Amino acid sequence: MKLYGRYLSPFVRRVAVSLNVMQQPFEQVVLAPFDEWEKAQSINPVVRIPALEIDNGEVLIDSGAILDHLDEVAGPNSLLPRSGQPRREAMKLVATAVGAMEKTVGAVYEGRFHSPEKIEASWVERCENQALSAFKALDTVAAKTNGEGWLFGDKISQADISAVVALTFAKLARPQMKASDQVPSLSKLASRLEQTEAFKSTMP
Ligand SMILES: N[C@@H](CCC(=O)N[C@@H](CS)C(=O)NCC(=O)O)C(=O)O
Repeated sequence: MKLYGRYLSPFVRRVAVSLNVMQQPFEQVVLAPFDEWEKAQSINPVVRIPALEIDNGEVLIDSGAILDHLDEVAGPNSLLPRSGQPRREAMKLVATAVGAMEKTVGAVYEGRFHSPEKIEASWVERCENQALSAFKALDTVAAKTNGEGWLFGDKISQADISAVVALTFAKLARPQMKASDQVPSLSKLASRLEQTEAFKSTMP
């Protein structure tokens, strides 16, 4: 399999970590959509990363759709419960983590693509507050095991992967948010997981 993108993108990284956790070998093809429009467009019509080329040559796009496929073929190694209330609960945690990624990316893009006088401070503040609110909700869940267990169930799930990837991204790309300082239990979970090979080998 070929994973297109850069690990600074939390959407790419959550796919890479998931592949590692599932012990699915893949090759990373570095692709920066802002610098390589044509190449990115030839792989993904939305001109975004990640994209995953699977072994039959099909190219999947969007981290959620990619992970949905990986879970479908993973059988017992799936990173989410199959159905019912457990699935809804885990999916809500994943959606909270992905929301934190999206809002952090929103704050970063506002600064990157607007000249300083055109940056809308109230929008940046709103994005940051939404991301922080999502991180705090995840922290409340992590606090139930003092950051020493899992966000859902008794083994690593997509909720842990996406939450930790989101927090590390916020720390690196938006340090002024000071996200880690405000979520001690989630930070503890992140420190633990970031030391594992599945995460370490994808550190941006
Ligand atoms: N919903 C998408 C979001 C992907 C996304 O926004 N990727 C960013 C990198 S962090 C990107 O490619 N941005 C380029 C652009 O939007 O022009 C997913 O989960 O894969």
